[in-house]
Amino acid sequence: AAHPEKKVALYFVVLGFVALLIGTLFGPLQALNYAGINLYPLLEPLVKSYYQGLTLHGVLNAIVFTQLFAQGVVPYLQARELGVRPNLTLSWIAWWMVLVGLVMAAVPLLTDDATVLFTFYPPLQGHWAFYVGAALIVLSTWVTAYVSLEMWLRWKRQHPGQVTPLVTYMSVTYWLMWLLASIGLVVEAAVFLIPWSLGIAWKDGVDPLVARTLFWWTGHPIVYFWLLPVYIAAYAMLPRFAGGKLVSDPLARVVFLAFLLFSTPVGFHHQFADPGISPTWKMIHTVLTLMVAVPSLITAFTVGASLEFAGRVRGGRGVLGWIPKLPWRNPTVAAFLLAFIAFIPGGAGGIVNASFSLNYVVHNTAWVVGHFHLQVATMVTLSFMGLSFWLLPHLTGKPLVKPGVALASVWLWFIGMMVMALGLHWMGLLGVPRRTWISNMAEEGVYAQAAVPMVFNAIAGVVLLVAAAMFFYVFFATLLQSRRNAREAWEEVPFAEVLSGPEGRRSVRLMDRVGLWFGIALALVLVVYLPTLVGLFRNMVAAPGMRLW
Ligand code: HAS
Repeated sequence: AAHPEKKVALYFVVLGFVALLIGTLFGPLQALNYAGINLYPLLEPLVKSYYQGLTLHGVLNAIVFTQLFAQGVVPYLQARELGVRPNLTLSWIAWWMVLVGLVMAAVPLLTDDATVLFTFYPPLQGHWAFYVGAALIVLSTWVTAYVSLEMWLRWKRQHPGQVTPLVTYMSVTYWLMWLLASIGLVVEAAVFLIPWSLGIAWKDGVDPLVARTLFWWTGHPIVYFWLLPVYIAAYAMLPRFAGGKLVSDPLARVVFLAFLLFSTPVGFHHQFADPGISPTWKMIHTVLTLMVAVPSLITAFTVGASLEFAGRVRGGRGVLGWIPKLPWRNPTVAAFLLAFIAFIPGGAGGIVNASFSLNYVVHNTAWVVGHFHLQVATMVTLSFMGLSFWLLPHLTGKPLVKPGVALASVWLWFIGMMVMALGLHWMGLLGVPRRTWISNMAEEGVYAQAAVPMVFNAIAGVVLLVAAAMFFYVFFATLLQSRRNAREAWEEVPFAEVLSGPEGRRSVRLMDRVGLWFGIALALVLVVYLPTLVGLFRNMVAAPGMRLW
């Protein structure tokens, strides 16, 4: 075959969507719980509780699906841009690592021995196989990161003195960001979770504060690990799909460099309510969180301007007249446009969350769930769904089945998620807690104040089920059919042209010194984490009575 790397990309993507299919089926049950309706008894004895369902939902959708899509698509696009072949042996090793990890984690999840939610930090304890499986899944990303970096270095040796092409720049900074970000989780699993759950160490307990701090070292930047493949596609291909050009290549580099620097040193914004971390460090993490919102604000401008350019090329006039001229009937484009629209309130809500004092109003309420359904369940998932309508035909050579159904699924997904996000944010402000089995209390009138937004959740749960059914029909009907397109219809990767390129810019050369920037990013993370981590660790050793377990 001309491009053997297509096969491994396809395997990653399909396994990812299988995870999404299973995880998504729990979504309506979650939504109905938040409408006071408990359908979990229907799943017994397979799934025993709301919490077990919630763990499966969060792990499969947020963690497994997103990662697999990234591992499939990002190195693939990089390889096609550079015209080099990725190390296929290592790519397949990474795929098998995820599969084995997934099976290992799935067994205790399904037997209710790892009902620890997708944040899985102590004091909740799961079966060791869950943690070992999760660790394998994460370590497989290090293999993929190596594949990406090795391709880049190989290209550099063959093209001395040349500036890294844009997609490769985005891919390399992305994987370096993730290498730095994932250290926290790997240390948490290797030093604490695995020995503790196996019973070979920490017999008198682990300190949840140490474990949580290591978890959130990874737990915030992981959201950019999910998000940035969308940005890569939005910079590299969306302008072309929409009929225009990317307005600025250097600005896209600024965005990815900023994510490398600022994604990780921000985790305390998930721990404002935790004792034992000084308010000074919490404030510093707040400021850095506002810094990491900047590359998204730049993206709003660059992607927005590129879309406006496309709309005007297509005959749009006036201030907003370019919007209806965009190719809304193309399901890939529509998915991206709707995803980006959802990201506007999602990002604004994130800034509310990050604001030290406002966080106390929303922390641990349904508001936070509303926030991340705009971010990961709409922005990321809807974009991935949209991209798959292009990707599947591209990778398999088979035409997209029923583009009309694809388009409808995208709209329904968007509408369902918007209705649900509105309901959840509203419920949060009315004091409804997150991740709580509230449907068992509905009869007693607990949370009666939230009756109206609860209706939103019920409606959304049903709409989303229909959307998912339509989407997965299109996905699997496309994948499993025997029809094929003419070769020239699907071979090329439609990278966008740029209006303003990287040529001759000193700033681009400076940004290209990726090793230097990685060093600065590492130093920044150590500065904002080590004083607190060392202090917490000392307390843990000095006062074992404080440990929970
Ligand atoms: Fe978040 C909690 C802060 C982004 C996901 N977040 C979560 C959790 C998840 C999550 C899963 O500071 C819950 C974790 C848990 O279970 O406990 N988040 C932020 C901030 C941002 C942010 C400041 N989050 C994300 C992304 C996620 C995600 C991205 C997933 C992919 N988040 C928080 C905080 C908490 C939190 C606190 C803890 C809350 C608590 O108390 O527990 C920023 O990165 C957001 C920046 C984004 C923007 C938006 C820019 C707009 C764009 C769209 C432009 C539109 C165009 C369309 C171009 C500033 C780019 C034009 C089209 C036409 C048709 C016209």
